[in-house]
Amino acid sequence: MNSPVRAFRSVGGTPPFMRRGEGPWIFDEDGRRYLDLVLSWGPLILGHCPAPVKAALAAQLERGWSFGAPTEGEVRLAELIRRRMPSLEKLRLTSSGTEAAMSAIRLARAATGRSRILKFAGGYHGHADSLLVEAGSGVATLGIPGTPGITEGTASDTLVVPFNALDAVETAFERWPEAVAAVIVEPVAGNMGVVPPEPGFLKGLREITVRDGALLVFDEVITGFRVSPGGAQERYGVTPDLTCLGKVIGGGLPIGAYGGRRDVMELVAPAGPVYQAGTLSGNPLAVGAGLATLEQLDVFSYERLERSSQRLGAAIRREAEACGAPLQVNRVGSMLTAFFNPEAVRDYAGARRSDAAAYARWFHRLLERGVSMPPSQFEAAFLSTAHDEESLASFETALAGSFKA
Ligand code: HOZ
Repeated sequence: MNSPVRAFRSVGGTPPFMRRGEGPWIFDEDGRRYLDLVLSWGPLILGHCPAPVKAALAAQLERGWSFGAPTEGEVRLAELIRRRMPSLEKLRLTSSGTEAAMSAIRLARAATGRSRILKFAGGYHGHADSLLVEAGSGVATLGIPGTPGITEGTASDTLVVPFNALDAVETAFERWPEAVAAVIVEPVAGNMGVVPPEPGFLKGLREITVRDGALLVFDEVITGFRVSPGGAQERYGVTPDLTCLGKVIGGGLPIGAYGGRRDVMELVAPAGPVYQAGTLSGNPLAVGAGLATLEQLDVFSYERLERSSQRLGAAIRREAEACGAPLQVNRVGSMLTAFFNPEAVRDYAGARRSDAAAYARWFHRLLERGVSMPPSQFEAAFLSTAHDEESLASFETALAGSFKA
């Protein structure tokens, strides 16, 4: 297992080993077919093996796949990202979302001359030390307490408050004025399960950070180019100083990016003194797959994603109601979590009150019926533009009676 959340620890059993994917389907080594609602944890917004991405990869393979030198594709990808997300006046490609978030934090510290950062409980921004405190994703899934391996000094520079609690953010800033370099937030939480921002929450973060002189960093690794053509910042109309990207911008190949205000990004070496580098940063294959993916995404793609996700969410709600199962379906665009919880889930504490054992039973019932959901109550399910009538109907069939004990 090369990433802990794949290990089925919180749902039990052994994960099937996957062999190939096609559109909305994924096939294991025994030839079993599953409807894929994990989609490599978000990147595969066009489904598996879309023809334009295959063609871009094949063409790049002919030309070579790593040069350690600038390529035209990197510039085209950066320009495409900037057109759709204008707040990224300048950006730097990395090889993963973890690197993007880690580098954005270093940059925010350098830009402000401050050391503390503020994050939200259950927020996951990759596995850099300072960001792992009270993290979501695999840390939440495995119930890992504390932060072994992370020095006290690092942990104490990270302030953690509940998601959607603007008053707690205000209190933290009153207690540590002009000490916080950055507030980092998943504008739609995806790593405690999906939790949408409440009205005014993101706007409030923007106001508080401007007032105090801290930077606002949106971690759009999951939401970028997924919840709208311009990400969560477009959907909610709030402009951060810096943005972290990953997943969709590489179409399923390893990539990340961070970018934002020109004056801040110009501190990054070689233009400025903040060092960050990577042998495979801007890798031509990843860039080719990302460009081909983004070029396929137009307003109709997002309308299609919205329709399919609405249908899927409604079907889950209907079936749960019919079976009398207490369930909250949290959905923003094509990301969704079914929380086994009688109450609305608006933060990590709420998510943790969900019945993870009931989720595990539901997960296995669906898996037996050929549906692959995330193996954790604290992760998002995703849809792709390849999820068509046949696959959605197969989901509805699999869902029938799936909430019964
Ligand atoms: N970043 C993913 C969770 N949101 C986890 C991916 C993995 O562990 O494979």
